[in-house]
Amino acid sequence: MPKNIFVLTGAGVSAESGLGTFRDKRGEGVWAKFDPMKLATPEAFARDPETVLAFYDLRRRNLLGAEPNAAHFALARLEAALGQRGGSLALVTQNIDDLHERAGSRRVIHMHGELLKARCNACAAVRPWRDDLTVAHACPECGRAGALRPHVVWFGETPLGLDLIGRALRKADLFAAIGTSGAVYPAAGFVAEARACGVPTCELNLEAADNADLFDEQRLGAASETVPAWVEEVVGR
Ligand code: BV8
Repeated sequence: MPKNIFVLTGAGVSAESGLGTFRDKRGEGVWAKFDPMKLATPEAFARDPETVLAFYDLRRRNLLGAEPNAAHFALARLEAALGQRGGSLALVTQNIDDLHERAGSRRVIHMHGELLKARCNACAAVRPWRDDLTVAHACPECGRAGALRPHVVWFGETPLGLDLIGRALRKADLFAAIGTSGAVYPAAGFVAEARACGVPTCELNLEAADNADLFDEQRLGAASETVPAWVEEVVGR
């Protein structure tokens, strides 16, 4: 059984929990309906904070009503099984939801931030946040009003945890990407880094990703089916 596994998850792992994906080949993702440049950039927030906050309020409310699915639970089992055998799972997610944690994953790297946290643009404090967020809210830390924003990484901002991610990639003996379209960098480049280190790579996805040719193995299907089956196989190896 591989000892140190690196798993990158994307919106597809949460799709069956009712959280929308961003891009798909049918043109039904969130970014087909809404322009990411008007909702997910620091410039958009500076220009029109009300609209940006309302977009994230809606997604936060959806998230609070969602539940983890079989794919999230299987990845929590994988972490526990590797831990028992002296190995580790590096679970890196581009998702801003908390469904991996709610399924029992203990260590999750949220490289694009977390929707259930708010960050102050004035003092940089990060706080848990489950309510709607308005420009009138004052930062609980520094008291400044109008500076709180969702703790998410927007286009043009530096993703979180890149040092940890780099170390985990170099240590891995198996790389898997689950439910991600391979369209957003730097996450879409991790598979090439793993390959460069000689690590076997596996894609689990509903439709082939943009970077599908970089994977040694491909398993197409719904994450709630493919991920539990893959985890059982890996744990049994
Ligand atoms: C950065 C935030 C510098 C919160 C998001 C040109 C070339 C290369 C790069 C760039 C370029 N121009 C600009 C860039 C950089 C840019 C980028 O990549 N742009 C792209 C669009 C070209 N990247 C950035 O700006 C990043 N920052 O580069 O900083 C830097 C870099 C390194 C070191 C230092 C500095 C920041 C990117 C962060 C963007 N934040 N959102 C939010 O609102 O959510 S983007 C958004 O896309 C999501 O948040 C998500 O995190 C991300 C990735 O999407 P996926 O998770 O892959 O989801 P998607 O919908 O696309 O795909 C779903 C998949 O699931 C599909 O494959 C589908 O088939 C599958 N699926 C569906 N259902 C199921 C399923 N699979 C299994 N089962 C199912 N049931």
